[in-house]
Amino acid sequence: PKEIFLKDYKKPDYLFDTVDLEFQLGDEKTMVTSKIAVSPGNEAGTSSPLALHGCDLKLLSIKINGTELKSDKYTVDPRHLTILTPPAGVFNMEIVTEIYPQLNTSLEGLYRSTGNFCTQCEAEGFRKITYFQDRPDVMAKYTCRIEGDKTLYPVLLSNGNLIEQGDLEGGKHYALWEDPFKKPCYLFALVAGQLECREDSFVTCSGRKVTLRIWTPAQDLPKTSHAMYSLKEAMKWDEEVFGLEYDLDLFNIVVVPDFNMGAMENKSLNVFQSRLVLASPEAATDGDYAAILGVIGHEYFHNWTGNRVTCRDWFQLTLKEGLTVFRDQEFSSDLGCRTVKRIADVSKLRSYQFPQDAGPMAHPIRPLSYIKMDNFYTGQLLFLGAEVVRMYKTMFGASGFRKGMDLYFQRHDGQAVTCEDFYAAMCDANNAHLPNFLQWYSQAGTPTVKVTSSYDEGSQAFSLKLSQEVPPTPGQPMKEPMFIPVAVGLVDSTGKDMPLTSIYSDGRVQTLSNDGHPIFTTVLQFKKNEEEFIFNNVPERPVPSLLRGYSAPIRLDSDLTESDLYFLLANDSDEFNRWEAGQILARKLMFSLVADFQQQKTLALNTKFVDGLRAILRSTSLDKEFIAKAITLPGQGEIMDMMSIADPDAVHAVRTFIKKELAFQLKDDLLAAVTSNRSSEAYAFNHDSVARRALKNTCLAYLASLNEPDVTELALNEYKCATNMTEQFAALAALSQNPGQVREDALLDFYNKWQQDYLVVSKWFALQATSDIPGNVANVQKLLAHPAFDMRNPNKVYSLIGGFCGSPVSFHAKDGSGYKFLGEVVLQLDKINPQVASRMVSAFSRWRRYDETRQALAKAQLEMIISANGLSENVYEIALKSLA
Ligand code: HT7
Ligand code: ZN
Repeated sequence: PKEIFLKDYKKPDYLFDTVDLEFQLGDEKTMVTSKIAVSPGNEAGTSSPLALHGCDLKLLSIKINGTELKSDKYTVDPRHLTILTPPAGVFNMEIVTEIYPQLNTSLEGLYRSTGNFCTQCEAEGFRKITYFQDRPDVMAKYTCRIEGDKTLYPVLLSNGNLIEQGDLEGGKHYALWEDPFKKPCYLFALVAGQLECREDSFVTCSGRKVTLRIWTPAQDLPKTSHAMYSLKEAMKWDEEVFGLEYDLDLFNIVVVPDFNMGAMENKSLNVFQSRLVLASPEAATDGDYAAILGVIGHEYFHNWTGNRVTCRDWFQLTLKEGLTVFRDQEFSSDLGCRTVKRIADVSKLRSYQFPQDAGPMAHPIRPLSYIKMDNFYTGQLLFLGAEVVRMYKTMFGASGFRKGMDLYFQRHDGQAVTCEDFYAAMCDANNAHLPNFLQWYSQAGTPTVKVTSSYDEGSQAFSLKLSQEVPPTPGQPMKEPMFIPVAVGLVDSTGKDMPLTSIYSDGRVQTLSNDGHPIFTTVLQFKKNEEEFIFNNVPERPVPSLLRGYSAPIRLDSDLTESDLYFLLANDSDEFNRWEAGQILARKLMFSLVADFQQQKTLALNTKFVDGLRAILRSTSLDKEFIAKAITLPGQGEIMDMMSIADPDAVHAVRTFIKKELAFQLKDDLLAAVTSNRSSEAYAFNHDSVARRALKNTCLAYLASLNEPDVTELALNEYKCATNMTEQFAALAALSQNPGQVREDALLDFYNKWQQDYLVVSKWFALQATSDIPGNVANVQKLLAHPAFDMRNPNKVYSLIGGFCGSPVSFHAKDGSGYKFLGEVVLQLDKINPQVASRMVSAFSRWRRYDETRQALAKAQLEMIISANGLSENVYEIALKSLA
């Protein structure tokens, strides 16, 4: 396999100005004709060979300027078609290929999903449709003519506007689509099949009416109303917040059950996997509703950040993904509760991105090389990338950030650009320079920031000394300091924020005020290895509230004492930091209990911690969803990530112990929260209802962990009386924590109820896969053979196999049975769908973090995988890097 390097980027020698595609769809084979107007890519013209990418294609013919090209004028290998001496200047090229979508289980290129045709071209799937310069900096205007059987494929869709359609002989029909915007081929899409649509419209800020259509199989149409609502809200939000208006008169969304990722932002023809569009109160949870809102927003927002301005090359992926994830996070925050959304996003970062950034797959948000680009759609590029974008907003404020965005579009609309172009637009629009900020794009590893504080009563000065360290990562032993914005407030002894008047750093005093009004939070610009910031006019020793709102994606190591943390948990005006204080306390507690467990000491819970959580639980002023988050312990993954040798058994035992002990000690409060948060009102997806259900469900889970008859009865009752999936599934999850007949009966009852709905069945798989009941490897193995499971459907694979890998106790079973299970599944899956297989194999990547026995068992599986015959490049790259 060939490794591709950022440093080798070269502009294309040839440009494609227009691309006219013709598809003759057939059951057995599909013929693709591509007519391209080619021009030289550099001013001097070019006579170099024109290399086109291609994969799994049968070449039928090539014509240059209308004349068939003789076979000695080109070469073909399994990955390329090379025209040896193209004409000088502008010329036309016509290539005819044959493809076999019904055999394509990789779900990239053109494939069939439940009989319908569908495409997925990002990152490099277009080369499975026709020979092409498959790279994002080749942007062209496209037309697409689709021809197929009218009964089998009544709906024929592609990008842009429908400019012609009609019937043909032999029961066929055709449609001709034209996209007026230049685009890279990864945004091309075609869908054909038996679909119906929900239609609505949106009037843009300039008064244009846009037709909106969501296409699904007829029986699912009633489940598309929330997706349509989400789309209209997203369109409105982008106009209001960024002044960005939709640019065509039609916007289509298509739902397919078989899809490798969540969704795809093809120009005016977004494709979504079913889970992220279809929802009804009975069959979808609040989490599903929230995910639909976020992902519909995400794909829509790509129309500007990704489609109108795209990436020069795939190394710049975070330019569109980090920015668009940031935009969807902000959209969800504005429509829901900002603090709760921030907590959810930061928890995800800590549980998934930080561990990855500390392992063999660590890479900067702009990677330096790849073998398969699909392997780099990682949390780093997406979620860490979003944090990097968020830091610009933290530095420049909402209006400065907007100015930067405006300048970015003004400069680059219609172009394929780089992360530096985004940085330059942000800085230029704000007349700013952010020293060391670009390091965020090139250095891997999570920085640790240490903070020590001191107070001098005589001079009324409060000092914060900051130092930073970025750990070594593969290929990057030494690191430069990063630009880290640290948002800080000072809390007085009554729990109030102190006004901040002036600060001394870098030899200068800076007066702090906002147009004469006092300010309570300031952002320290920390950009060296060590720096001291001194707050003046501080009348008493404050408790500092550090990194408010999680202003930078770092690990913070401060000298706050336990009593400072309990104080912040009770008082901080920054709600995020209230939650954070509780999490730090919980982490400290878990670490000390893990040590006790490892030394076989009796475990005991500190009463201050119980009292702190009781006070939160009893609060009538705090948001209910916030309370639910604040009483939830850090995940097992997050704790293991912070241990020198990850010990899944100890972490699991301790987390289970704390959960049960809290349930025991807070039983009355938890019961009160469950009963007082029942509601007989019809399901609504609004913040108050979601928050009420979140609190009730979290408390029920605590109670059920006690496994006592009264709480089991309560959970069974909640299960039976639930009128929506959020409460029904939460009750099922609560019951299934404890092995035994009640669990088995509830799981069977649920399956019998929902077996016709494959999305609900996927949840049922995930619930069992993530369970930490003893002997769960065998259960999951059995579920692989369940009639509802299908290895060709990514959603089911992510639920069952992905879910299993995310459950530390079962996957890391000491006898290696979890590793063996995954090793075998990966090889099976790789033959069907390499992208999905490589996502599964990455569960092995952190094998060095465990004890020697586990290391040997996991390594053996990786070695078995890498030596298998016919392994895909996708899986090979992950296995190779994991073993390095
Ligand atoms: N931009 C989209 C990425 C995507 C993708 C990448 C690799 C393989 C399959 C894929 N499907 C979609 C999705 C997004 O940004 O939401
Ligand atoms: Zn995206």
